[in-house]
Amino acid sequence: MKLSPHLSYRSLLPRFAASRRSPQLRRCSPCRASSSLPMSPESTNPQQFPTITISYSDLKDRNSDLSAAIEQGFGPNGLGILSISDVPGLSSLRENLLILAPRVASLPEDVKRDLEDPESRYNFGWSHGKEKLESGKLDTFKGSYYGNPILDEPTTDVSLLQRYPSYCRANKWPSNALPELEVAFKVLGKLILDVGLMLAYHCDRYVSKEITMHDDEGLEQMLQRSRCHKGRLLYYFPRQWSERKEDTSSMSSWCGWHTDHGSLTGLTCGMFMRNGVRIACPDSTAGLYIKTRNDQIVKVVFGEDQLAYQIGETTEILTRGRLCATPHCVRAPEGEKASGVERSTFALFMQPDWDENLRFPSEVHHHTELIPSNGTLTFGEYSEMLVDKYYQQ
Ligand SMILES: O=C(O)CCC(=O)C(=O)O
Ligand SMILES: [Fe+2]
Repeated sequence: MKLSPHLSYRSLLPRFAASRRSPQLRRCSPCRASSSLPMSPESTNPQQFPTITISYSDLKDRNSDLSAAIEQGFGPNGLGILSISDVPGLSSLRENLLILAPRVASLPEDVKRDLEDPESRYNFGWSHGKEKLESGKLDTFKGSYYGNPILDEPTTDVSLLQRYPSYCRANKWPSNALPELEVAFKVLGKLILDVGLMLAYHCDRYVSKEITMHDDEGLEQMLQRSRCHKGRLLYYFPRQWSERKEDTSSMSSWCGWHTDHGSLTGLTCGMFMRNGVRIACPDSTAGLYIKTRNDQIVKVVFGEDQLAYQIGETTEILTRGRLCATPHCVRAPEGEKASGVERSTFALFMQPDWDENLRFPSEVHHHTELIPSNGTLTFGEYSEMLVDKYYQQ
């Protein structure tokens, strides 16, 4: 197991450990996913922290005991993110897909309209300006291309298609306008799923030290049997400096604070570009931020050759708070030098099947207004309710 870099994270721990109560796993406090988080002094000059890293070869070995790294990354004092290094084939697959993001965003308007899928409330194909930010405004800062990288048509059952359109509908590929998207999206999505399943196995081992779980209740098996995995190719439009006057100090100037609602989110390192050409980001404060368990806001960094994984709400629900969902946002670059800077990345939301039951424990506090009095929903029902909450009707 490799913790990288070995010293800086350890020196960070005492700062995060202010709320550490016992060596036991601590239940997380409810996350506050809002665009108006209290800014700690760090937030105007944020600290950058590398993720805890596990090498692919250690991850692949089902006999290796990775609980220390899982604890440091996902445990009560961790950042809620960890990364996997040396993933075979990742660099070229990442590059092949991420360079297509600005090309999707600049397809002719009529082609993009044909790629929209209003019946899924824009959860397949092209989506821009449809999703509501926490502020209630529509998000025009980024465009997304959504698809299921594993199954083109998860079901043909009409009642399921009506009940769970955001997962059951078929993929929409730009077969004529950008034929290379389909393969690039599917191969990277499949790789992130395979690596994520290996990580899920080690998460199960870690959690099972604390709570009793039947084999088929574990994260690994639940994700393995799911038909609901969703990939999202993200393209962040350059933000105009002139329109940014009011929110120059905002951490969430490209993507608002939120927790992902699935189980585990796999992320590639973002790629910055200007006019579709790769550049080094001119502002080191731009990128992915995380709110720690004790309310500090930090910028997390991981390499282009690594895959990062974050915990989603469903894992918090199913582990009864032993692994907490990770609040995160994305900050746009600032200043004159940032003009024209765009960013692409890819997220794979690994999540339970639509008919998997979620029992909401009282110690988990996400979207409590949606939870029925018997405390149980299927993942599909939970998701559709969230889609209602966040998407323009
Ligand atoms: O752009 C990123 O790095 C994160 C994207 C994200 O949080 C999401 O799509 O849910
Ligand atoms: Fe997210």
